[in-house]
Amino acid sequence: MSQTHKRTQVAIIGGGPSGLLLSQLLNLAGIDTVILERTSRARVLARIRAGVLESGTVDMLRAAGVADRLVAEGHTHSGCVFTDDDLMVRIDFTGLTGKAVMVYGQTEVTHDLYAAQDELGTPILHEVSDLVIHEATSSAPYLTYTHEGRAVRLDCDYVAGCDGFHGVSRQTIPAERRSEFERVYPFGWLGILSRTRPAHDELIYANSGSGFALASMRNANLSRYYVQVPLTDRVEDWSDEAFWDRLRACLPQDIRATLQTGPAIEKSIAPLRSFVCEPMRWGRLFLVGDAAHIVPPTGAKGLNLAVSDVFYLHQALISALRSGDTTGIDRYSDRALARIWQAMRFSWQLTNMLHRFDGEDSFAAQMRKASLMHLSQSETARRELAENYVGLPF
Ligand code: RFL
Ligand code: PHB
Repeated sequence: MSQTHKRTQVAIIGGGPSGLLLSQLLNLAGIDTVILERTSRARVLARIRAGVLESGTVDMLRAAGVADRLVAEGHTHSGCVFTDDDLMVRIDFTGLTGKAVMVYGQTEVTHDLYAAQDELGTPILHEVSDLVIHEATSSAPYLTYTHEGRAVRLDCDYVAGCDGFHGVSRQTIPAERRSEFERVYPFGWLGILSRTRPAHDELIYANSGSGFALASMRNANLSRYYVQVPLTDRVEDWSDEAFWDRLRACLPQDIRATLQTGPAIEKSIAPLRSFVCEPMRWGRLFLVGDAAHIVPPTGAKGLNLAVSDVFYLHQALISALRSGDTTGIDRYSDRALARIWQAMRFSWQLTNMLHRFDGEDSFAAQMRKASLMHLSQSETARRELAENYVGLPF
């Protein structure tokens, strides 16, 4: 099969939020990119994932020129609630930190980024297969892949590996050149989306004798709920009725009393994992977002960390490509990892504070209760939580 030859400045693997945002920011700075995505655009847009954006993330989306709909349709949340059975503790983000978060779905962020990239005319190739990264440690890296039945070679200056946890980029770094740190939790989150009024006007993170639940939302008539489930459960095991029963059992009585239920329009199970790969660079290949790190969703940090990686990397690549200044790319991995480890700690701590671990003893349950009681009694503890939740500075 003959090979088509192409060239770009930055080849971006993965058309999720990391790849799209990086491409948008580079394009605005006059740098050309090509995005290579394994699946179809419809499948990328069908994923229901994150819902909470830190203010730094919102600022980045503004800088990328993709915040119009976010500003019009997103909801600013100045606090959230933690509960332990009927004890309710409000964390006043704005009072404690002067900041707030925005509730706006990842699906919408991705949709807005695709629209902006289409407007700029950036090549986004979907259903790309057999992708291989070559010569990453040379000054002339290139990719080979198959697209629409043709074998293609794409030469570039730099490669951004934005291809998520199961992508090829991280695996391209020789095993002896990377260190991986991992914690797999013995449970997952069963999530549903339903066209119902949210349980409360703020998010509720609930600890209870029946395990963890989260009451979140997308808008005034679209709720997103999660309950903790064993890893062995399958979506088919959970009828809508069973889901609502479990959720009710986890929520405080006042909330339960007014909970509106209805058919689930989406239902899925996500396993919980903490994972970091160091370093996030190998020659001219850079890992970004879930390709390099995974957090359990408890702290709402995954998408926000992907955005802070993009913040560091886009600045670094612009300096390198405009003026040959490689200080930023040399520092990228260390700068990104410093922030990542803080978010790792926060989401690990919250996960431990809120979930029931199979086979745990009665002491563990008391420790969770004591942590929530401490939160209710100490403004210092609430401030510490709020500071991490709204996002540490980039
Ligand atoms: P993505 O979104 O996984 O995108 C990677 C893209 O790369 C493509 N790909 C390839 N393309 C070409 N060639 C290959 N060989 C490829 N291999 C893979 C994939 O098809 C995909 O399109 O990674 P990215 O862009 O780094 O974005 C990361 C975020 O998606 C992720 O961190 C968040 O969704 C995590 N997350 C949350 N983050 C938050 O900040 N706040 C939240 O409230 C929040 N809630 C969540 C979440 C994740 C969840 N799940 C399901 C894991 C809630 C859930 C339930
Ligand atoms: C969501 O709305 O999907 C969501 C919100 C907060 C989290 C995780 C997920 O911590």
